[in-house]
Amino acid sequence: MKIKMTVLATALLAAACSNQSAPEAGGDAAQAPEAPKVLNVYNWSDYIAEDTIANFEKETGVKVTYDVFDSNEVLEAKLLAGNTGYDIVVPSLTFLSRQIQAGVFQPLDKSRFTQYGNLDSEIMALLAKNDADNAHSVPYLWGTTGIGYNVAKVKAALGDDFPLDSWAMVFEPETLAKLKGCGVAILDTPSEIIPPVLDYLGEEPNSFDEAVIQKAVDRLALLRPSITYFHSSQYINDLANGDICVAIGWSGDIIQAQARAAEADKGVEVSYIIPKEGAPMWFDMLAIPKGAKNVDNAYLFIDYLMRPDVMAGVQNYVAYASANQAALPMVDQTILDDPGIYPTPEARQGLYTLAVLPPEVDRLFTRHWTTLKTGK
Ligand code: SPD
Repeated sequence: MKIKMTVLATALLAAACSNQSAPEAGGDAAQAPEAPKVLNVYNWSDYIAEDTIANFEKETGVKVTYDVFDSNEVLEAKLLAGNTGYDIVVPSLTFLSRQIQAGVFQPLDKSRFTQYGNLDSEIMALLAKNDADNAHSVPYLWGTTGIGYNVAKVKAALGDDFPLDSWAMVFEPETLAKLKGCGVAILDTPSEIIPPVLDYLGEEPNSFDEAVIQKAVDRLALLRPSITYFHSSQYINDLANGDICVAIGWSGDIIQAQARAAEADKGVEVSYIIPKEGAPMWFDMLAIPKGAKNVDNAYLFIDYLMRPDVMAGVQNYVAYASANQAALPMVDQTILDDPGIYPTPEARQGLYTLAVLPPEVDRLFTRHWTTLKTGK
């Protein structure tokens, strides 16, 4: 309700100002310049419905400039450099947490949201562990990191009886070598790949111990000759077109690849698994950087995204889960029933969130990753 009052009050005030009679000659009653009706959003690629922005623009008259990224590291570098020019950004929770500590975001005035009550209170309590009192962020979408594969090509390379429910498919060097010929893609982000390798090796996935981390690095070095490329978005089309046969990637992205493959109808079947050993689960969060120029419009857009019909439209398009309880009745049954999007209770047992990396571990990850990719 309060947002309505705020917007209404602002509108009334603006109207009152514009209806004021001209100032007396010699008077100095300058009119406040009207706030520009623009908004600059920086979100992940392939992460919004095709009509979300256009519908928001039509409804509000706010013109949106919408840019995309595909890695938390890229977003973080911009945020830490300051003055991004963006009014809304979408870091993952663990990155957001240390960005809050760095003073990058403004606290949110939740009384400005009309739709906040749609959010699942259990999920909000979980998120509050990284953003106390949910003070700086609103959840957008969540998902898991797992394996996408081309069913026919992987079976042809590994045999019909090879179990396709385990990280063994990608973390055993001899197995991955058999898939090399049909193309292997890995997310280009050490913070998402090192933990599941450690987990697969029986170590604590979120270990900060250098010697433990080295075990994942050594395993990745053995896998390296079989990896076609490191990239965090190209795999969607490549899987869909049959140009690669396996990718370590994000749930909804791989399910989008599955849908694109089905639409193309060229006989490519893509499947997504959350490996039985467990997998990272993550949340991407909407936040307003300090210094944002169009804060009122940022509030409007975040509130808009929390509307059940809008969020359901996003989910139905990008195939990710949300924290919006009220949207669920409008989400397609195929999305709700897909265990790759809403994991089964059994699969949920194996999911873990990623740690907030201290700077020295973050630097260590980056160093190892550069060496892995470039050999230097
Ligand atoms: N194409 C959109 C992918 C969004 C992925 N978010 C990644 C979060 C990783 N922690």
